Amino acid sequence: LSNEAQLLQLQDALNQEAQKTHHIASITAEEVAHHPAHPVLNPANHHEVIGEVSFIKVEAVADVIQDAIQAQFVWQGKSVAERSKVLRATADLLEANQNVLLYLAIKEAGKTLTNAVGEIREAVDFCRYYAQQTEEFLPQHAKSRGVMVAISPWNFPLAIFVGQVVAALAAGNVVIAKPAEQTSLIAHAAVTLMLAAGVPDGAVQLVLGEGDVGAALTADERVEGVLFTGSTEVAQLINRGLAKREDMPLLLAETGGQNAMIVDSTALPEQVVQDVLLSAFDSAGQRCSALRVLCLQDDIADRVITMLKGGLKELRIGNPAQLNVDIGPVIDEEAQQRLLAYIDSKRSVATQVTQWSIAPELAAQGTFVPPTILELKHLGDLSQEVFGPVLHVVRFKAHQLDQLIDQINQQNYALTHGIHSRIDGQIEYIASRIEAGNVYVNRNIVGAVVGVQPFGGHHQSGTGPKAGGPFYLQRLSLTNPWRLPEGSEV
Ligand code: TXE
Repeated sequence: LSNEAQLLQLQDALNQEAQKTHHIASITAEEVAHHPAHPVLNPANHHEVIGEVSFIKVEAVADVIQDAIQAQFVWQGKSVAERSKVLRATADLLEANQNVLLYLAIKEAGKTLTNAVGEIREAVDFCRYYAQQTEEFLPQHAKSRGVMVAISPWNFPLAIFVGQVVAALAAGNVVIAKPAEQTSLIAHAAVTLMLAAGVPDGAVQLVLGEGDVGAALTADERVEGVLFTGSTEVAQLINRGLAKREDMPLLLAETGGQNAMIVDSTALPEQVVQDVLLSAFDSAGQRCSALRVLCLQDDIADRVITMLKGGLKELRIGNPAQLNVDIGPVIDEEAQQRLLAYIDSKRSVATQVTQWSIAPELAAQGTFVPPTILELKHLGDLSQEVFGPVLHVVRFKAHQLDQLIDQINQQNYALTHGIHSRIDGQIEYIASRIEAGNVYVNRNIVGAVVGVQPFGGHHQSGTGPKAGGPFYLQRLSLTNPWRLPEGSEV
């Protein structure tokens, strides 16, 4: 089939999916009367209600934990081979139900088709990778931790959600999963598929709700560990709470970044521009790994900036239900208002503002933010993570390289950075000095590639070990050391 025919076929399948109403509830029928359902709106079109969701009451969290404890024996009683089989069956079901998942990723999270397909691929890869890792390296009678809580964000509502849950399951734990409130429907679909694949009742508990529910879960003393992906602020709150406990529960956190790309005068401008546009504006900039600060050596800067402006105008911004758009909406009105206010606040200090305008009919319907390039005189204080389609550009002179690297490091995030240069020594020098979990050279900045490119940061960006790598599961069991392959590095 041609690309166009495939798109039409998929559009048709998604339209059929749209005929169904997605209604889910995580509380009992009696409780629903006291707890009205929230409509789930499509961020690209607020007139489109795609489902309803009911949030659990904070007081009910204790019972959920009790149910999980009871399910422990069933799941822990299974052999590693049996558990891996269930994870592989989950992967198969995710693939088999990809139209529903694509529909939800596009309509609930505002993902473009390319991003939605990537989400499913990554979720499937997590299931198979962790299944294979436990089979190869987990000792047969490894001791699991017990009840784990997995708290996830909305920006990778399937990949991160599934990745956390299956990691905890693979190591023999039971999991209470609290997805971001904005993306409850897709999390519900994923858990439904896990149960259909053979995860025993109770071994995965889906708890839908806002931050107060996450806080209640992490405060319960019966919880042995927390897997958290989200903002640095919330991770710090959770950490402070857990630190008060004597038994030191586990916290694996993956949080924000302030990612920079250093481009020297030997770089290829055409490649730089292509990589920058993808790194900064893909997913409307709502990736922890997105490029936020482009640092251009002065003798290449004018050329790159002119080309970037041209490239920016070529991007198609729109409703991702049109399957060929490049940039969709941001997740909700709160995010939209925060980003617009941020851009306004920078207008007076920026030496240049380049913005791609949004068609008025689109702006009236959904939470779109125009992709924006802000040229600044200095790096200054960019410590606040701007989670959207906003790219900062600064210029530097060759002799200022060390100072630039120091300034980047002083942001105290260390997630991911990029380098564009054709001098090997320069690349090695920058990579050895700049602090990051992952550094990308002469390419776009991306996140995890499961099993190939484990992903995670340190300082304010995360606790390590990296997700999608061999040490992640090891931390989730109490049996150490695992029989890891020789030469493995954290
Ligand atoms: O985060 P929030 P969001 C980061 C990204 C950005 C953030 C965006 O850099 O900072 O995620 O996601 C729950 N106690 N990464 O806005 O608000 C909340 O309900 C317990 C990093 O969703 O922190 C949601 O389920 N839980 C990354 C979850 O926390 C609480 C990859 C996250 O919400 C809570 C992707 C509380 N007090 C995104 N308050 C990486 N480094 O890999 C809220 N929550």
